[in-house]
Amino acid sequence: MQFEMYNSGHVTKRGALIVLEGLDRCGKTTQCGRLVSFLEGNGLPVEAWRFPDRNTDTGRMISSYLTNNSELDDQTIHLLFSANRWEKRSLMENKLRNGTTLVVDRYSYSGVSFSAAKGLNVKWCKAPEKGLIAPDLVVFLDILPEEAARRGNYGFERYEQLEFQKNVAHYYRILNDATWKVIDASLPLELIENQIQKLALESIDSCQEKPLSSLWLDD
Ligand code: DGP
Repeated sequence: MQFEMYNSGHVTKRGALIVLEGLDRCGKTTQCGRLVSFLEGNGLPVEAWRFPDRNTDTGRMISSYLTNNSELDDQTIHLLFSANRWEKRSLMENKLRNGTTLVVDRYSYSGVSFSAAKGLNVKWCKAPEKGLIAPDLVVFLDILPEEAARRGNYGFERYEQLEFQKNVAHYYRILNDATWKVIDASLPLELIENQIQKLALESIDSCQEKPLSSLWLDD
């Protein structure tokens, strides 16, 4: 089954779903921006996305929770984060099928790691994520929690605490699968950028042969 669109005889190849993951302050957001500029500069259709998307109703509830302006129990906030991804699923699919590559700052791996780090069961955490679109490439920016904590602005939001981030790191490791590429986030910015560019181009090229698939259906 191929997801190619035929318009007036032109074949539109599908875009790649590229996710960047890692602990808070690992450099994801900077690298997402740089990757999008690079791909745009190469004439490729691409959009920058991020989760949580704080502009939707669920996103505003999540933002209020993260900035300690509201309290929710762990299960409730977990499901809100998940809903925040589900409400974008069909738009995501349309974009990918129409040939746009999506560079996404955080996805279901954050969803499971951050909630599991609070003590929730991993299987339970994965359940609401099942059926979201599976990424073609996950770039994990690997940083020691202690190093991330030394970087600027650390400590403003709810989860930005060293002991908690150590726990998150533990659960990220459990989720590592065949789509993951681990990059040392302590390397110079440009070296990381070059590695990600190479991986992204390979992924955009090779995803043409692969249909879109669903995340964690067999787990
Ligand atoms: P960011 O906007 O990327 O800085 O993310 C905000 C914070 O929320 C960050 O500490 C990571 C955390 N986070 C992101 N996605 C999820 C999720 O799905 N579930 C939980 N529990 N936390 C998340």
